[in-house]
Amino acid sequence: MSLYTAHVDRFAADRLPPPEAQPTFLFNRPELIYPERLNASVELVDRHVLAGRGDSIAMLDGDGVQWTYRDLLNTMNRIARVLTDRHGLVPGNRVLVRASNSPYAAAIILAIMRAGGIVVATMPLLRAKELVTICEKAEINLAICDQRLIDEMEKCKAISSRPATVLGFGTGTKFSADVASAPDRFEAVDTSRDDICLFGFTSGTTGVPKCTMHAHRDILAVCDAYGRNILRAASDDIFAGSPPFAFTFGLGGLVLFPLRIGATALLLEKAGPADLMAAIARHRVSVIFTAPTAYRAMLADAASADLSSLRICVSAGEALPLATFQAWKAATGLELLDGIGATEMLHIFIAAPKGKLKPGATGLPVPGYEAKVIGPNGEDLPPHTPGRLAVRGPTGCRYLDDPRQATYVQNGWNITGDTYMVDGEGYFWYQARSDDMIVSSGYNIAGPEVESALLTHPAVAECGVVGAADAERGTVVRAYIVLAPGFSPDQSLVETLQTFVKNEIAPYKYPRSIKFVDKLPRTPTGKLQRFELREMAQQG
Ligand code: 3UK
Repeated sequence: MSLYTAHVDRFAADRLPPPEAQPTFLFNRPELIYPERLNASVELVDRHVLAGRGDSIAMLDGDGVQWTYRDLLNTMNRIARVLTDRHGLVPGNRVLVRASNSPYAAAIILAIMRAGGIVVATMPLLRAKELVTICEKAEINLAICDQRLIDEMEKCKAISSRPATVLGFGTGTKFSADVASAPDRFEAVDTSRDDICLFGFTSGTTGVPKCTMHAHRDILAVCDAYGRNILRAASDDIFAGSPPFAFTFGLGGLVLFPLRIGATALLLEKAGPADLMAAIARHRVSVIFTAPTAYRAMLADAASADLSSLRICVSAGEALPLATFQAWKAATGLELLDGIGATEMLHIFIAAPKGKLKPGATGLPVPGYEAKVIGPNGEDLPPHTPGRLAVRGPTGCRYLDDPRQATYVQNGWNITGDTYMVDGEGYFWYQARSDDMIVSSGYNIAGPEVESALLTHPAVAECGVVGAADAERGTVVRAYIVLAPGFSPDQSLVETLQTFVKNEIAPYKYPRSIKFVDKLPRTPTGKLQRFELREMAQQG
């Protein structure tokens, strides 16, 4: 850690976990060595303009906005000017951002980093109460909000114990007018590589959200570890995808990775499966980032869509079932690039690079990271033995003032809470979230494995598998299933699916209980809420 900091407001630095509670950071590749003074916005934007690529397209939206790298630089500078000159932003202040994905929202995020501030991006779906939790935990004084989403932000302000200044942006707002008339020069604050510039709130399915802290160096490290070595996109690629900027999967895939290499980001306010498919065809998108469910939803219409421009398709956020991998390959000829990431780690740390991937496995540690599987006491486990996943690398977990730091970081390793197995060739195979293992009649059963088996049956569109209380057996495997069009939810289908699973995987894992539902509970980041399913299962 360097001693220098540009932060005048020491809020983040004062709440970092003590050094002994932090993970071990590894910078063991030349591309991960950065100068001590580093501002991510300069590396992502100015660098291209200075190198003569100012006329390349940096960002598009679905509605005709098209920004070159020079346009992006100028807009980012104007926003940084307004934030500092008019609203008193000083380095180290936290700024909440409430907006859907768009070039303007991306420019706001980059401008905050440029001015030495700390970005606190939030999901547009959040309600006032959830915004209050974030405002209070991050001690927000300034919030920038899309005028169309202002109601919940104002409600948040009204009920918060520390009301922030709320700036609405968009057509007709004072903020956007101020930005339009501000000078387009703003010298980036000379931040340290270790100065915090991003808070990522976890999308945790239970409990108070945890606030992860990331520094300027981390922003670049995920680009230069995963982006450069696994994704391997090029400057003529066009990126798109569904995850919101507030989910670090989205910020990385849709803003950081394309800008790092001078490529183009198509930023869509609405990016459901149908919107995304239409945008791919219309803008000849070549790289997409989305979740396994979205790939399954797109498959339903893949035959009639033009996906010929796609080159690289990244899947993360949830386990990628083999059936989805195979169906996508059959439909498009492309192999999905699976990768496990986490808010704590900022982005993906185990993935399958093209040409080296093993269908069904998540992959190998991303260059720059180390991973292993450990037992209950932290001991290394031999191959083919399920255990706790532990990782370390150039990024790692730093919770803001949170006792749960000691659960996530043990002996310098980040413990993600996932159960994994390594094979003889060092590939990592996902089993389940550690607390999602189902124990039935003394057997350990991983819900996702049963889900993968069910998904290979044409009647199953989506499913979630959890343990349900059972008088006789204690716990039984229960599957909640959303049927594909044309199938009816009757007893004969239940039996068909049970027999089907018994033939696919070890028979003791079959779902003794099946319930048909219209939809599954999901988090705003698209993850199946097994916790909710378990609650439903408690009710009978
Ligand atoms: C699960 C996966 C199996 C896993 C994320 C890419 O998902 C992201 O961050 P979150 O903090 O959740 C982390 C947890 O999600 N998971 C994610 N990817 C996979 N499980 N296979 C996968 N490919 O339980 C992990 O611990 O919401 C993903 C990039 C950035 C991210 N923040």
